Amino acid sequence: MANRRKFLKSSIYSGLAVTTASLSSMACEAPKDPKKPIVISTWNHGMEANAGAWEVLSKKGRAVDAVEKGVRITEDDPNNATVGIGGFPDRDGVVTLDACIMDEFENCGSVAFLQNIKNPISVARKVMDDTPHVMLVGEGARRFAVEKGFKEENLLTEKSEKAWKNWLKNQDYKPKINVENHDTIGMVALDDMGNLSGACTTSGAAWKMHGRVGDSPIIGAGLYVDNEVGACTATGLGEFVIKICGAHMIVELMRQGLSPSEACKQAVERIVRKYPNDYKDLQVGFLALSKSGEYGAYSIHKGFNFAVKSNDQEELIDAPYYGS
Ligand code: SD4
Repeated sequence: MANRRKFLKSSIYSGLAVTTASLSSMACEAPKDPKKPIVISTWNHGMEANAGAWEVLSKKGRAVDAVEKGVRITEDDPNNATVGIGGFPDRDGVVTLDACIMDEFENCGSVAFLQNIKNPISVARKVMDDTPHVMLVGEGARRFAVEKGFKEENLLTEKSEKAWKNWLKNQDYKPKINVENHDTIGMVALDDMGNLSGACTTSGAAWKMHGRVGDSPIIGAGLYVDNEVGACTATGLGEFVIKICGAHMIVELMRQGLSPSEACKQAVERIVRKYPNDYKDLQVGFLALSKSGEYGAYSIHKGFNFAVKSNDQEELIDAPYYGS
């Protein structure tokens, strides 16, 4: 800790944007009275997913178990068009899933381009717990899942097949803001022990090229957890989240003393500034939670919302946004 304090001091003297006031909120020391347990997750379906996570958190369970249980609820819902079974396929009609998970020890596991397995988050958990690797993709990930006892099934439902056939008529690839990318679930939680974890799972952008992987399974882009500081997850058009290493950037901004809301806002402003010709047509939303249980979110456009659950709160909140 002494070394860490020294580093923080020298960062200030060398001109990093850290104020004395913000030092007190820095996560180098455990916050005195954190709001815990608490779980937050993206979009409307976050309400149901949070309720699942709460079953673990309310019994003083680990945040990592809570987030896995929570997002599985969304993966299991066939009516959700961008997560798990029922997710819209790529342009070849193939459903491919991406997910990652990260725990309080900053262990992480991830799967990408996974096919025929309904719960990629639990496969990612197995990658984290049972292998020396962080990420498995495609056929290797599927084989690993089967070896671990996951059942193979067809993830293309009648409804998603119909939507794909409809898309084939014009084959117009222009992701629509808050529509085709509306349902990825990212969830971060702080448990009763004061530990942070997170999970993110998706079928990715609808009608993507076969083989395309977005931000959701990429540690540092779609999800990042630093148990000293905070956790962050992302939703929206993943290419732009990857380009700025979104979730990692936000956690690092929080380390410098920014609140979760301010950090999410700065990341969105980075996208706007760096990609002035693109941001008007795409949505990205960030959601972050600090070690003290403070949360915040920000998106490029109107329409992003997130769900919060704690001992005294259960609500869906509209995120502030940049606008066009
Ligand atoms: C992706 N970020 O694959 C995901 C999609 C998403 O809400 O988040 N949708 O780019």
